Amino acid sequence: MKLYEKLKEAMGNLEEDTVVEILDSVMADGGTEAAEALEACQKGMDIVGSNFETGEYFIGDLIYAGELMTQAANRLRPALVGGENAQQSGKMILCTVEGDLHDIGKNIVKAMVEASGMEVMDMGINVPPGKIVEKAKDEGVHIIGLSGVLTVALEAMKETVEAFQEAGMRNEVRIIIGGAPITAVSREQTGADAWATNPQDTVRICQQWAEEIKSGIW
Ligand code: B12
Repeated sequence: MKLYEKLKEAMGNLEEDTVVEILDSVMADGGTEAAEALEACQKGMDIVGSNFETGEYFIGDLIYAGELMTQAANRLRPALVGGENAQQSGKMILCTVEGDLHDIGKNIVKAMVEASGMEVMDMGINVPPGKIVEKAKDEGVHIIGLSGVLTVALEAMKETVEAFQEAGMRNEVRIIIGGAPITAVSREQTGADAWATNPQDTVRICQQWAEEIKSGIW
């Protein structure tokens, strides 16, 4: 079995020892494949989700899976963050949208974006649209990151985009959405400006936006 297939399955089966062993070997090899390893772990979480849906796993397993995923990301982080963009700056608001309490992915994104040199204002979980708009206005922030993994999160993301529209601020901000179920179609449906399902793309897009703000071509 290929290494990342094994990692995905170990994650899905909640086999902590095997997960740790594989991640340690990835890091011992210089961490050049850390992004692939993170992706395999994320796919393992899909297995956890399916097992929960079929009744094989319970809430306790979801909680344990969450802890294992956080641990995995922490192990891989030194190799994922890089440092080539660390001199750039800029700030963004990041939160999990209203109705959704999942924050593991958000926290990974936060750590990576911060490591790239940007300031991240983390508003936490279950954040209503109005609060996000208020924060953006008060702090003068133009980059907004919305996280969510529940189906209902899509509606909350759409409402958040609309709240910026209603506040007359839609042209002042760029909104990026992310989370396991997010696709190009979700971006269209919510009216967001961009989407991503991994921290690398998120960092790239936010850095580009921050650069555009700095050089006044917003
Ligand atoms: C762990 C987990 C939990 C933990 C969460 C712990 C925590 N602190 O977050 C707990 C146990 C609390 C939990 C609770 C629930 N969960 Co849950 N959970 C999961 C599970 C297994 C993994 C989620 C996860 O952490 N994935 C790993 C991270 C790293 O991936 P990610 O979030 O996608 O993040 C990455 C990218 O998407 C991207 N990204 C993330 N955020 C952002 C933001 C931006 C701006 C960008 C650009 C990118 C980006 O980068 C991240 C890093 O690579 C998923 C299954 C799955 N496949 O996702 C179910 C899942 C999401 N849960 C589910 C359900 C049903 C629930 C509950 C309703 C269960 C219940 N009966 O109570 C509650 C919901 C409570 C609520 N209102 O939110 C369902 C959702 C179904 C649906 N379609 O809506 C899923 C899909 C499981 C399933 N198949 O049934 N859950």
